[in-house]
Amino acid sequence: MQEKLFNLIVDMEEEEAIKSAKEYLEGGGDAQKLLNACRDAMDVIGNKFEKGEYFLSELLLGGEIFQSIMKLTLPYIKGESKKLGKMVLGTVREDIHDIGKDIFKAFAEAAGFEVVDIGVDVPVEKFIEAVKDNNPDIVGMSCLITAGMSSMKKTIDAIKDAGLKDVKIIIGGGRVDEELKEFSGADAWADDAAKGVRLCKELVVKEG
Ligand code: B12
Repeated sequence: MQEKLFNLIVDMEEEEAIKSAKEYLEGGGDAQKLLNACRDAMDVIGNKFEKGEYFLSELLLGGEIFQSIMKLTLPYIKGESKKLGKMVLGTVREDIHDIGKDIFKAFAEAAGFEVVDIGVDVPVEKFIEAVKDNNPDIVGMSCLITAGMSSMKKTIDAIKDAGLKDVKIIIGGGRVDEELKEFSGADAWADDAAKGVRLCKELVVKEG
């Protein structure tokens, strides 16, 4: 099933892909595996775009297919009732990608975090304001494009400069790795939602 869906997405067969995802979920399929298959397909679409085999229209359609499947899938992600903490989450300045952020948000909420979503292309000042207004335990930042990497560092520097030193910072998304964590001064990084949530739980425990 995952392979079939993967191929349907890469081939831009929107209707068939959505139908096949729906059938899989209704038949008791695993929501996480489904999202992983979609994400693998998005990697291939991204690579084809880079090589000039696909254009912006395909990138857009790929995003739309994934968003439709994501909407179908999120209700199948099991939640917990205990409250773990509060998080402010946004995609950094220069970057408008939000599919991964929204998936991470759903996973974090299902695990018991209250998430304040401040959107995409979020300027440094808006992150600071949201931290001051909501007093979260964690700030989550998403970034998929190279231009967003310096935005992450600027935002984290500004949070620290504003004296908001108690808040833990986790970064995530396709452009994020250990090197960017070191460069930006974040406390943790993850390029998948389940790992991100595990790390968030550790961050709030460590915090006491
Ligand atoms: C769909 C897509 C688009 C859609 C976005 C739709 C949307 N609403 O998000 C559209 C068409 C709008 C788009 C636009 C552009 N895109 Co685009 N896009 C993609 C594509 C194909 C898929 C992205 C995606 O949704 N992936 C699936 C999600 C689930 O994965 P994810 O984001 O990594 O999220 C997971 C984890 O990382 C984690 N996570 C995510 N966020 C967070 C946050 C935290 C805190 C944590 C813990 C975890 C976490 O959880 C998620 C689930 O596991 C990627 C290719 C790719 N492989 O990423 C290119 C890609 C990101 N895009 C790219 C480019 C170049 C662009 C454009 C500049 C194109 C253009 N010429 O206009 C613009 C950028 C506009 C801007 N300023 O941001 C490049 C970036 C290259 C670079 N190094 O900068 C990529 C890599 C394609 C490529 N290979 O060339 N894009």
